[in-house]
Amino acid sequence: MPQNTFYLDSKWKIKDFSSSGIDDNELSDINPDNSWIDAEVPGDIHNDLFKAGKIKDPYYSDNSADCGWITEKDWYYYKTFRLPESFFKSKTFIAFEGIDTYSNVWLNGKKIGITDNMFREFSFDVTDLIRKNEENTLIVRIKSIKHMMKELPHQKYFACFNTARIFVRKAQCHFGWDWAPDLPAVGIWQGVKIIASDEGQIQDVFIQTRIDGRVSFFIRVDRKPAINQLANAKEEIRQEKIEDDLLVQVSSGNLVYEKKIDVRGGKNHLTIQVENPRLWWPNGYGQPELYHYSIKLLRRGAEIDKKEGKFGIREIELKQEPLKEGGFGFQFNINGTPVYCKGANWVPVDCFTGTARDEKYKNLVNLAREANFNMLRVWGGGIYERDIFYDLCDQNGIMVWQDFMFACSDVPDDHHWFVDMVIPEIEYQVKRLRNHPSVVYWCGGNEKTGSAGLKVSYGERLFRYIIRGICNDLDITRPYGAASPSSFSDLGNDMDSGDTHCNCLESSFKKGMTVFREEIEKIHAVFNSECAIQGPARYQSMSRFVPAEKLWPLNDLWEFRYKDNPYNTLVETYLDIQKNAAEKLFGRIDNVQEFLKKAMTAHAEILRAEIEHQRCRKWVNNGIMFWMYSDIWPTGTWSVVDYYELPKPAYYAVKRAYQPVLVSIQQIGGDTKVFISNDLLQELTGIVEFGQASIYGGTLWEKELNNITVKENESVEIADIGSRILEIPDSYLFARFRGNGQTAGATFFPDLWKDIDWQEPGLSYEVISETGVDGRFEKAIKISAKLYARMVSINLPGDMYARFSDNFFDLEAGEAKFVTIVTGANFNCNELRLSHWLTEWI
Ligand code: BMA
Repeated sequence: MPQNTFYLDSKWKIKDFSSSGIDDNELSDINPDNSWIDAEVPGDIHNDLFKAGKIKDPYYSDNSADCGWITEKDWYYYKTFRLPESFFKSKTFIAFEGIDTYSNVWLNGKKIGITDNMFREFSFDVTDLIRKNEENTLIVRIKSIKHMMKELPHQKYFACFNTARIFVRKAQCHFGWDWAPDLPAVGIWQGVKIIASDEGQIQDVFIQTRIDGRVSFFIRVDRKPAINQLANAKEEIRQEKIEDDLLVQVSSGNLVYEKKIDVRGGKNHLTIQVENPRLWWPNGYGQPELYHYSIKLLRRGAEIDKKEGKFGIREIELKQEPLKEGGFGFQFNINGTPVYCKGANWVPVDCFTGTARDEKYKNLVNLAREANFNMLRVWGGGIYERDIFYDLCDQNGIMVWQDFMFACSDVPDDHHWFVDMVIPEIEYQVKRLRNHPSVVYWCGGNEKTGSAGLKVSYGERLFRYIIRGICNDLDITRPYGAASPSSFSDLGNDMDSGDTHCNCLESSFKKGMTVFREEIEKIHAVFNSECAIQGPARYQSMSRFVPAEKLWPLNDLWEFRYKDNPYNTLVETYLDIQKNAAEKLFGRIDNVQEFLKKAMTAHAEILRAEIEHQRCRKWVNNGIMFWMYSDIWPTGTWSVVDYYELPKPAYYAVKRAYQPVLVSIQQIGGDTKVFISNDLLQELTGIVEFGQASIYGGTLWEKELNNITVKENESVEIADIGSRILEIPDSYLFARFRGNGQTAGATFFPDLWKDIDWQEPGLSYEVISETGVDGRFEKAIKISAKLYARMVSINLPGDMYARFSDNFFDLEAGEAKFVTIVTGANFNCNELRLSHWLTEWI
């Protein structure tokens, strides 16, 4: 019979002890009294303490500054459980899917093991210790991370933010980052399970697919090879009477393919041919088709173990070919088709890693798909994400660029014990993630010394040989890169090859900000894996964690929440940069609402310009992922979706800039050009119109081009319109495309927005349709403007959470736009309010 699994996920107790701890051999005497509090598993000590009223909300105001004592302490988790006789088999294990970080574990008073790495599972054999049908006591002592770190020999290494962290296999951003507080999570952050099994189980499965439908299964079972003499092994294995079989089924709807083979030893393999395979495609390139598989281990016909799951049929290739423009490309080909990568960098969704809700993952990945993303980079300073994240990426066609968890430092691979701690982590994660079709790239880590302008030092051996070797051993299907950024030259962050981290923010800021378009033009990366722009969160989010009296003027609390980066080359703090940049682009700021409005708009406009610039260079540039997608705690810096899952204006700007058919106006080398970028696998033929218009209505000049063709999956320059531009105040350029059922358009202010004399635009809306079933209400509205309306946004009664097809968009004079609004509860459309540039934003 298959193994039995029981999750120990309720009614745990915790208590702190001073870090020297009570003696290990006193543990059997522990009997929690009233001073122990309830704990959630999976969870985090901070969350348990908050729920028990022992600390103030660490996410409000500067309360996190009072939490330092928590990681000065050792924490004991206590749990009793009883399992019936019928649960047990010949072997019993306790497996911890994730403990953060250093711990000792006791069962029934006896020490069963230690853990030292939050990124891997630890499993202990407790066959002889566990009591059947009687009470068992499980204790986990998590040691003070601060005390543990004091011992680490970090002095000679370089690392941003904190040096001792580089020895600790724990999310590196837990020790503070330029967007995260120094508030290290602590606790049992993943499941704890008791497993009862018999010998002969399926240990792991690796699925390799070919786009012609061949699906190969490599299945490891815990059997020893039949003999030791290798030369004769094959023959003798054949002769040995092995009575176990593997039955593999692949299904999709009613279609089932199956194959049965004899178990020949530990390693087994077979290939199933799927007819007319439906391939897994990234978002925008086709459907992310998935198949179901099940593998049964049979002994004399009876099932003794089973594994099942989903997989996709697809092939990946990373082409780094010489370019005729010079340099080398960095192009992902999926199923033989070049895919232009559009996405963002993904950081943990919560400081307290174990508390993140599934619903949050669902909403964030949905929002990414809706914003036309096809790639997310799981950034190396965070965590290998939870299973649900990869399942969602599989289902939504979001390719995952998977960093290993190292960031912005040397990596001390000159210590053998450190390398020995890392190897099982990498093996565990590669095996865990390799069957996900969404995972397309393994990357050694983020901005290691040597890869981002810092001199090469410790860590090369680990990334170039050891991790590469493990990836190659366990997964020959995916490309591996030793670091991000990467390049073929000494300059790790070279734009002519590999992937690059670059943006216009610092250089534009130094030059007064209004030159940001020229600065963007200098970014000629072949792949822009990080492009970092900042912008605050909306007022309704900022006022949830900044007390009312601290909202204005900007003050130390804002600095505390914003964080900063001691390695940025500017003297200004991140907060200063946001405010000054916004003032340079949009004029003086006198209150918090104006600050948020102007700084959020700066974020949106600069990000839009960065993305459009790269898309117009399609196939010289092969993709862009901005920094960063969402926040780890409530703050107001790099993300486009804030901690409360509320999209900022920049989210919608990105969504438009990533749409499959993009019309863009670019100022390049003094010229002003119209481009169309087509990410569809369909050639487009249609009409292009461009011209200049007044914000008060009325076209100043216009030109129409018929029969314009844009090849599938290509970008083209349509026209240079620079010489036609008239110096007329309050005017702007426009360009539009229509054809093959597609429409797209762009407006562009060549001299930016500061001197435009914005007018009350005369907005109105009408309700086009309303549908609703339990838990999902969808309304379509049409919004019209009499004069040019800047940054139109829709507000629901009571600031109700909604998913908008678009928001914070511009409307030209006389233009109308359809917007759909999806909410979880119903509301009355009469209560909608529209905002724009001249109104207050909430
Ligand atoms: C990047 C990163 C992060 C950092 C971000 C913003 O380049 O990899 O470490 O937080 O920029 O500075």
